[in-house]
Amino acid sequence: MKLVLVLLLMAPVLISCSKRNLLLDCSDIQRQNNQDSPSGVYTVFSIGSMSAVKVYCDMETAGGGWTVFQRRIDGSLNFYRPWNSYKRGFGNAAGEYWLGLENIHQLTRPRNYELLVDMEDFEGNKAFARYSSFFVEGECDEYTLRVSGFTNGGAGNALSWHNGMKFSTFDKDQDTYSGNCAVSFTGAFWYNSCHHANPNGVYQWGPVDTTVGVNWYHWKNNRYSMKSISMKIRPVQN
Ligand SMILES: [Ca+2]
Repeated sequence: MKLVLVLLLMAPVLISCSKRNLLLDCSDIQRQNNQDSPSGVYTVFSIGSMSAVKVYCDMETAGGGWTVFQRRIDGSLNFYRPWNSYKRGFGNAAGEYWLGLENIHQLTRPRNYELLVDMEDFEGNKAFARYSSFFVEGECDEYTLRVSGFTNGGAGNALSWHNGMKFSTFDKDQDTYSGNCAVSFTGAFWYNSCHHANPNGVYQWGPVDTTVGVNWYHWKNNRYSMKSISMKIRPVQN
């Protein structure tokens, strides 16, 4: 009788061990730990069992389970980087980083994801924009952005103008502008001609008036560079 009880108590552990390689993102980690995980850095396997990647998980905002793929908090990392960097990812999940277009594509390919963009200005105000559908196409399709289903958390809808755009870096101009948006605005993004949002622009350590900052046009206009911004995704609950 005791043995049966012990085995029963161990069942969740045995099951979770056998499923370890299936932890694709932060929502899986949250589920595995029965909702009892703090925000922080976790290892996930978004491309497969041999591809461990560290990500920052937001386990608090709006129910938690968010996998952060872009994070600016203190200007410690240079985001003006070439195509291969944006494809592979760069930075440290404990601080500022970009997860990488291939990882984001692989994450959003098999399941339906929603997107949350959290931001803060230098006066301590916060706002967010939320989208019920977010998907990044593969490299053959130039990592085209598919985003829709806007909900306003005070930040306004800056991303809809970027829907359907290919990703551009200073060494790979795929925007719709005759010039090079990545060069003009010292960033990398799904530029149109050019942007309503420039989250990968040059970080400014204060509310300076600049056209090359970390922008979200519909909240603070294109001349205000924000203190922090993070872009995070979570599977849509079906
Ligand atoms: Ca161009």
